[in-house]
Amino acid sequence: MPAGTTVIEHLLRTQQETPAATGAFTRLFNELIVAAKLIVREVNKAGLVEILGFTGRMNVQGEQVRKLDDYANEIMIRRLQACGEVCALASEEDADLIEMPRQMKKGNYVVIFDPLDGSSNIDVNVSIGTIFSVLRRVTPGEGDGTLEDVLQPGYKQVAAGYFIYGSSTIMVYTAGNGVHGFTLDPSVGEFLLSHENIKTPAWGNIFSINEGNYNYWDENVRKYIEFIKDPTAGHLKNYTSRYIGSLVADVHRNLLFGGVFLYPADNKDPRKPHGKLRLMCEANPLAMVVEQAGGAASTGTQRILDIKPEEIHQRVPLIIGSKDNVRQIEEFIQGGR
Ligand code: AHM
Ligand code: MG
Repeated sequence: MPAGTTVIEHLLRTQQETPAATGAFTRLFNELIVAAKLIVREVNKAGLVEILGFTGRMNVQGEQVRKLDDYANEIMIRRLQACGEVCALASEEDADLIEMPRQMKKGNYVVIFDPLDGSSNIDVNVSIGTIFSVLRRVTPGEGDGTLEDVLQPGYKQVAAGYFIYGSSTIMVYTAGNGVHGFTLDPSVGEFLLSHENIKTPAWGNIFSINEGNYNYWDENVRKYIEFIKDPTAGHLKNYTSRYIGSLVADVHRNLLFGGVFLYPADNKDPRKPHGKLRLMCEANPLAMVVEQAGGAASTGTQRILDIKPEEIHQRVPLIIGSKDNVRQIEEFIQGGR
């Protein structure tokens, strides 16, 4: 497709190939795009207005809520509720399913999102983003969706993607037919096709992990990290460490350059035995994107997209990126190396 194609044009052209396309999906995407434009408008002036810092509240995860977290969450909820194509919404910031306004039309889609990923980086002008996962409702009827609609395994996602508010604003999405990237041209206010059909390298030399947690990891994870740092281990190329601390930005960089991001389980906090990251609003959507680009995503013992979720805020160990790197880490974690 020609450079300069907008996301909506791209969707319309690819959706034309789906006979059952009704336009509902395009309307839903349009809302996601408008929400991201509103979020980035605030992010871009964050240092100038009273929007940095904390609200003083804690979220469902026991983490301090920042003002921009709150703003992004409100925008996502409001826009998605208003489009009439959604029957259920779940957010990283809300403990339960988000209540849907009674008078508004409900549609067949479920959206699960992390409104502002990497929020500890907001106040220091480092890339942050919004991650989204789209499922089709499974319960009958036209009313509100239920937990059953939300708690579906990742392989059921019909679309997933993210926005990154970085040196430029980028949207990356997949609807199951490849991964496509669009860059926001601020002069026209549109996301224009900039990365068509992204394919991630089968192997890469970047590793992204918070090594401050080294002493809390399982011995096999420590062994892997020692192995990749060993100059005598016969690596194709020396590894290089890159860790932003915004999952969406770390995964995006590795997607383009090749490499692997890990947030393994650790024993730092007995309330979080499976690591920090959330299955439904972080791991699943990124796993769908990375798999569609030819990469892999695993807990170390199981494909992320095969996990049957038990609760909205379930956490999972996450190893995601180039296929060969992920497979090698699985061998270590399963004790085979
Ligand atoms: P957030 O969604 O509240 O921002 O938390 C998730 C973030 C990820 O973006 C990032 O990969 C991770 O937390 C960093 O955690 P840590 O500071 O423990 O390395
Ligand atoms: Mg997050």
